[in-house]
Amino acid sequence: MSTERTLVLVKPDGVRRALVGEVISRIETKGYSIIALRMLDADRSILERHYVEHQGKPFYEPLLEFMASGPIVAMIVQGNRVIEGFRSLAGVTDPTLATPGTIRGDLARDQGTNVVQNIVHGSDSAQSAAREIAIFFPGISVEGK
Ligand code: IDP
Ligand code: MG
Repeated sequence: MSTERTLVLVKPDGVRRALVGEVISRIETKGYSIIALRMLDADRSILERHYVEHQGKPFYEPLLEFMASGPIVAMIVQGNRVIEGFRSLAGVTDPTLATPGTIRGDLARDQGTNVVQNIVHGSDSAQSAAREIAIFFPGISVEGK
């Protein structure tokens, strides 16, 4: 089975700046398929589950506060090697260093805040994708076709 699924989030900064369409456009133009999509106000428990790996880090609380600061858009994106492919489209975590041409490199910059605001989240492995898809889309299969 070569087709994969990944979880993409447009974070509150992306929604506030009306960049949802831009992010979707880049995903679709690249050739990946969006197979599920929802807008939501993420509550603390969903964010604690999603960011469990970062618990205890200095930016953990600011991160959860930021992610709860406004609506987010969650989507399942599908395609061969989409997990690494979307990470490549997104660019590295720090938007100052993200290569121009990437979502973070083109659309985000350092805002001087204690949490990095960088428009999007993308799962970093097949294991993370399965775990994260189950959080935001319970009942939808994590397996591609
Ligand atoms: P990723 O989103 O590129 O996978 P992670 O290391 O998983 O990066 O971190 C999750 C999110 O936490 C980042 O996207 C960013 O918003 C924030 N973050 C990560 N590292 C830092 C940091 O060192 N300072 C402030 N915020 C950070
Ligand atoms: Mg991550």
